[in-house]
Amino acid sequence: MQKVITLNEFIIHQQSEFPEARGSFSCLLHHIGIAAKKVNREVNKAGLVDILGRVGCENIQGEEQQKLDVFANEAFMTELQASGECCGVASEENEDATIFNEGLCRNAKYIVCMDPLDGSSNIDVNVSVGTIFSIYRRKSPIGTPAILEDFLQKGSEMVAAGYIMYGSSTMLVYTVGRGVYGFTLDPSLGEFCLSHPDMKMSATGKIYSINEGNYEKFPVGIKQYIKYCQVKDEQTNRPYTSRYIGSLVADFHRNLLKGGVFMYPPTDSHPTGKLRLLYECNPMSFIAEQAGGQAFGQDGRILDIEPRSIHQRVPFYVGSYDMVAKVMEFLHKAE
Ligand code: P6P
Repeated sequence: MQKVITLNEFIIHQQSEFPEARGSFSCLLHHIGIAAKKVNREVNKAGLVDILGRVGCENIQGEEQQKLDVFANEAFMTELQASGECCGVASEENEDATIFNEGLCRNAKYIVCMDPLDGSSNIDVNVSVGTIFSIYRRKSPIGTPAILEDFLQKGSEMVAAGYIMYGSSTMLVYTVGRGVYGFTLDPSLGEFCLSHPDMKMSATGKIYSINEGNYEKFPVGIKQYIKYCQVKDEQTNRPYTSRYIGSLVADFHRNLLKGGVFMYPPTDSHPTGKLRLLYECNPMSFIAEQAGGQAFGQDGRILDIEPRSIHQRVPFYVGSYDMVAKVMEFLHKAE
């Protein structure tokens, strides 16, 4: 019988590769896994209990909060605080960062930026949704309350990034800067089991993902790139296929496995882009780069952007290395 490697076994084994590690990061990741299982349980029965629909208030983004959004935010906040290894969390669901200022947490060395339930507008129609997280070492002195500067770090400072996709199966995918690992939840064991030990994004692919409903407002270069995708050219395997789920984790995960490019350019309703730098674009960019892909904003590499605010939005182009390079070529040529 084939040996199953659980997430906890993998984390402990990986810790042994970092001689200076004292188990803090392993403990933090373990608690993220617990929160993911709690959210998975609720997402899987969302249609059965009174957890669907609106909770009657709005989040910082002005979006009506779904009950699952609130549940997911609370589940991750509880586990991150319980780990004792996190001194603060910047969440899509909260206007300001949540600081854990008592007990063990005050001496914790990590902060987390997260989107506890991304794509939540898809919950009612049973489309895959996800959690996205990124982990940084705090900049402020240990033993003091975390401050805003701890959260406004460039993506290149990230210690780890990952996402959980609650889909036909539930997967946790993460990187610590040494490749990308995928774990699939085995409900019969209640464990995330290593299923994708070394995830790589092909240099090119046939899938482009973009909400073409915004076509009229796209930058000229993006309009030209979309037409390029649609023109027949056997040498470059075109026309490509358009696939857009409207849930970043699901669109990204498909492109990670099959190759492809995801684009969210500036639009009329979101002139600086819709996706948030800290807890959507940065973590997905770190994972993409670690899997051999790349990720750009309007003016360069996403991970080089100096954040100005927790909920800052940026244009986002991420995926297969050669496909993202082609998008940037069209954008710069059009300029
Ligand atoms: P649109 C979901 O609301 C989200 O934040 C991402 O998960 C997704 O990629 C994007 O917005 C979809 O936006 O404007 O195409 O519906």
